Amino acid sequence: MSKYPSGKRKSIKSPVAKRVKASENPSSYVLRMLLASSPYYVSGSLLAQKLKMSRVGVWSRINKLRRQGLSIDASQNRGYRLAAEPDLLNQPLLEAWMRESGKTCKVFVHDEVDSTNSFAERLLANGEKGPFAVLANSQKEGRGRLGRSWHSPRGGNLYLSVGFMPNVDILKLRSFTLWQGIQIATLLRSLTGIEGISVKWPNDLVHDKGKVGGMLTEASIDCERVRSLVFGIGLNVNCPLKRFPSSLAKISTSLEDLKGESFRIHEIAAKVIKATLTGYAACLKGETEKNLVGKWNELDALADRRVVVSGGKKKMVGTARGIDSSGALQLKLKNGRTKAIQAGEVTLKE
Ligand code: BT5
Repeated sequence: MSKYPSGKRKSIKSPVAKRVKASENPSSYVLRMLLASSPYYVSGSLLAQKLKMSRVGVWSRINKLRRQGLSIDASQNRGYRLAAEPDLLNQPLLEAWMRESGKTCKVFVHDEVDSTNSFAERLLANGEKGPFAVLANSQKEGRGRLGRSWHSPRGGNLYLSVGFMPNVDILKLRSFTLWQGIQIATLLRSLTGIEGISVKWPNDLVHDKGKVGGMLTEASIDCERVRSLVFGIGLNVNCPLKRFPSSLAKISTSLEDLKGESFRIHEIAAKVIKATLTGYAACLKGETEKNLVGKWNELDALADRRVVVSGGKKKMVGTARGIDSSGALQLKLKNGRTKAIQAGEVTLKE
């Protein structure tokens, strides 16, 4: 649970009250008002007035939200407030955060799946139109690249996939994962205040203390056109690293580990979904080309570091010098030449 600090009642004037339309489902309206005013209280009479119902009616909506797993404090003089947000996914709360963040899409929330990427792929194959998001509290077969697995314990971390049906030329999406990495690292820096969150070519979110997240983009391509696309991200948020196998805990970190405090998983999920949808739209509009290299350089964990690049049986040692406009890693070799690496594994040279 991410607890809110205690607070007195703040008057809910416009624009908050105006942003929330009383025509929507009453429980969802109450939840959004609670969210908009948290950690403060919203008066029961204001809710009753906005919803045109009795205070008993409001009270029954509050109880409905409690039954859905939300912790709501009630105080006779002050009204109601969200006391804490659960670490386990709660669909109404996620949808309320998505509306707050200003960008929504259909969401599928599950307790456990094999892999959110696989689940999204099946939805696309069965005719579900993108974009939509699939989230789970845990994954039994969370995966990374090249058959590697993604450790996905239940509760507190983010396992999210967004499905799209782009039907565009493959070139438009060639830097898609790099671009999404930039968007999400930038978002996490500003949301958490953790300045050291960086991108590691091609698909990692890292900090000096270890890997905090990984991205996996999978596409079905037909005649040079991307028909369907699934963007998956695993992000270590609040789940204690002691629930990781010790060999993995040594090379991993989490937002909570880095900041020393827990984060609201629903807020992070909603904002990561928004960043993903916005990043995708920018790729389709061709807006990424001119900014890709500069933005990557600002966040590049490998900049000027001695690295080993392996791909297949080959290994190369050199100095990482950012990326080019196609997204290829620039590796400066001992002989002074620079080699563009399209795919491979990069590790820091000891
Ligand atoms: C990745 O692969 O980093 C991409 C991971 C994408 C996971 C998300 S979760 C939601 C969606 N559904 C899925 O099934 N997948 C996506 P790669 O670069 O291959 O890195 C994999 C390596 O990261 C593993 O071999 C471990 O060394 C390490 N690793 C595994 N789990 C980790 C974790 N929770 N935190 C940090 N590192 C981890």
